[in-house]
Amino acid sequence: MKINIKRVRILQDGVAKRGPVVYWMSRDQRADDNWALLYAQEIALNAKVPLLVVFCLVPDFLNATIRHYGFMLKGLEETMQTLSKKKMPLTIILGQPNKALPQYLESRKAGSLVTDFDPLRIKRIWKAEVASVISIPFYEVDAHNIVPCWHGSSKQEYGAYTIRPKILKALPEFLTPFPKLRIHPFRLSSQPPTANINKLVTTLCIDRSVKEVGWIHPGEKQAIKVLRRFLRHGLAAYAEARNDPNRSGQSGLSPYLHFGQISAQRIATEVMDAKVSKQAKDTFLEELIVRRELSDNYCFYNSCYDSFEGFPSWAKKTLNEHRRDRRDYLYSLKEFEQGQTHDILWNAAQRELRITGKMHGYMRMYWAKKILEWTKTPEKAMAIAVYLNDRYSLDGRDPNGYAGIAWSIGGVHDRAWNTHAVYGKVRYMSYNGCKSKFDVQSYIDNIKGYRHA
Ligand code: FAD
Ligand code: FO1
Repeated sequence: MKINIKRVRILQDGVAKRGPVVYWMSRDQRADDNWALLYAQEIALNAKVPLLVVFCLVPDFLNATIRHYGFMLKGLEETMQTLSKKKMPLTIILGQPNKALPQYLESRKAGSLVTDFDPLRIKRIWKAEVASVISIPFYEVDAHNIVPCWHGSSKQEYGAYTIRPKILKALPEFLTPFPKLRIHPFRLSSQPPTANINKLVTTLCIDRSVKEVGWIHPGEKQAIKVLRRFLRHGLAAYAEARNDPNRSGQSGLSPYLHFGQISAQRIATEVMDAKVSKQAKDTFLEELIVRRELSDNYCFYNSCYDSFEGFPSWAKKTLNEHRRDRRDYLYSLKEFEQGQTHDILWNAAQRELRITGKMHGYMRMYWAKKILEWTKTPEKAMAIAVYLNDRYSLDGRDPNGYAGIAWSIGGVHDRAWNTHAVYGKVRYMSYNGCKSKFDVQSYIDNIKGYRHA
């Protein structure tokens, strides 16, 4: 069954050479339900050539720490075993893609190159650099979104309300069953060496100051277990429980989605088949499909997705008008990082982030907004929020994070509200507002009990 060609973008045209097809795996680190891998196999089967998978491991990816690399590499180890059984071996190469990848392609006499879609700046630079030094065809497949990003909309959308109709209209065309990944019939005479993941995790020259977490286990199989547990115990109450930090009302899937260890499309289809109320399903699918694809849309069409410049003009105007407002409190990056503000609720959220690597979704909004309120400028607030979110959150370094922080601090995908000091018309959130929503004291007490990983 042919892959819907609308999922594919040509990064570089050209005539395929006789060699193997290579899938450069990056965002979608999984064997199952992976449109980029399926497309690479389709080309390799038509050309009757081997299929090779390569992952370019860079030791300084956006200040990632051992917390992220440990989760990612242990997940890749499982995928490597699956792909070896499918006779499409995964090789991990070390170094910057613009150097390591062309060398790899040359050494394997690759005939064409397929990679997965990612709207982040760093990935677009990687791909442009690789495309500029290779002469084989180079394709990009959106294996992360259900509706391919460039197909969902051809421009930056104002908010969920403008992208939703476009996504929902296109869903039936793209929510199609995944073809089976076949054991690949064409192979290299000699199998490439498999990486020693443990050695990589222990020897990689990376920042080890943020400890790995033990409450969540990486990999495709674990991701499916977490999904099935959520379908059984969490989905039915999701609509009313998801915004209460004292209840584990969320799915816990974001680290797996971030590293591509599970397909959002897989989650969506299993949620749709679940025996729960339509309201519970719709609430969850709104987040999983509309909100998540809106974040990719934001990062894809707005090159300033992680800075003040990326905010809508109404927000820039109002934040500028309030630039000189008195800040009742001012904290340094260190004080924020250590959770040493006057606000015990904010400190608890920061402690949750630092120790568990996953802050509750409701608290993330409050957490980011208070950074705006307690720093000198919105630019500084963005820098601090992005730095802490990427440094400690397992699901950080993700379009959802940049869009979530820009929503909180710069009104992206939101509208103007009543004016408040420092915020201007950007939506304000308060400690008392939280108290009216959930039992703040029990959240704080609960987090106090957390011990460092
Ligand atoms: P669930 O509620 O179970 O949601 C399931 C999935 O739906 C999520 O994994 C995510 O893919 C998607 N989703 C849910 N809420 C949102 C949302 N508001 N925007 C986009 N997608 C959403 N999400 C990240 O993946 N990485 C981040 O770094 C990140 N940083 C954030 C920072 C701020 C300031 C804010 C306000 C939100 C941020 N989010 C981020 C979005 C959201 O909070 C998380 O996706 C969610 O809490 C992840 O936990 P979960 O998978 O258990 O959530
Ligand atoms: N992608 C890669 O292709 N190579 C890497 O070495 C790599 C490291 C990495 C570390 C932390 C992290 O959160 C993400 C990392 N990614 C890496 C990218 C990741 O797979 C996602 O594609 C993006 O971060 C989300 O868009």
